[in-house]
Amino acid sequence: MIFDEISLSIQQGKAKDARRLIEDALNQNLNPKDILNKGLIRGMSIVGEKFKRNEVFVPEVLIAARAMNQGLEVLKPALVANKIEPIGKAIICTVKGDMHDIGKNLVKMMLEGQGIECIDLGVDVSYETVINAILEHKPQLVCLSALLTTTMLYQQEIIREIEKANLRNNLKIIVGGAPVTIDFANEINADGYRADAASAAELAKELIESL
Ligand code: B1M
Repeated sequence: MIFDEISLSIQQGKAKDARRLIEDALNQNLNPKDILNKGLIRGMSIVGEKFKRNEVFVPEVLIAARAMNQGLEVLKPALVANKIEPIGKAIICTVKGDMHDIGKNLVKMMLEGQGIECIDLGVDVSYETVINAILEHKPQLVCLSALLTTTMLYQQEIIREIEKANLRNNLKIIVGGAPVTIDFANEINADGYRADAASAAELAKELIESL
């Protein structure tokens, strides 16, 4: 099955194979969301499980991540095919101390698919950078991603500093990433949390439209 082959190409970090298989799957008119969930994300989860059990190490994970990011680029036009006129602007980043960018890139793609323009600040982003970007770009939304239990705490620091700078009016903030929960999001005073990129983009649209 092609989904298994895509998953395997990610696990083995074979970016060229991943790109070719995704193109084949798209040519077979397979659902882009299935290609994403049953192929790419499945492959990366298996890498994550092996990483946890010390069966693979950082270099292998990095190569798998490169294959995943390249695969996502091939899939992007199909995932955001319903692109519409811009409805608003978002700043998106992975927070300080955290280099994981695959989930953040996926959220960005889905936001763009909902017609939300994205200013991507990248990874390892400090609250100063976020605040400067809010002042410069005047977004309606800030999206904060964190993949580590240590860095998720920095989401709270960014929210606090945005409030201290009096920039919270007419601005919504959503948080996400594997260790983040709805309870944590409420505790740190975020406007929302979703567990996956597609739901996060739907929430983003609702929040922008509520302003
Ligand atoms: Co890292 N890593 N990693 N890693 N890594 C995890 C997160 C880990 C769970 C692995 C494990 O132990 N099983 C573990 C964290 C443990 C913890 O804190 N509880 C871990 C660790 C420990 C580390 C290092 C400390 C390892 C080390 O150096 N000893 C180190 C930290 C570096 C740093 O950031 N400072 C590290 C490094 C790396 C690599 C650089 C090698 C690489 C990242 C490469 C890259 O991103 N370019 C990497 C990877 C790839 C992973 C795993 C294997 C995969 C993450 C991923 O991309 N998943 C991961 C294990 C895992 O998650 N199973 C792991 C696929 C992606 C689509 O999912 O990002 O969760 P995810 O995004 C999801 C949702 O979370 C959500 O949407 C996406 C799905 O639709 N989402 C949002 C994400 N952001 C959102 C924002 C939203 C809403 C939803 O709103 C704003």
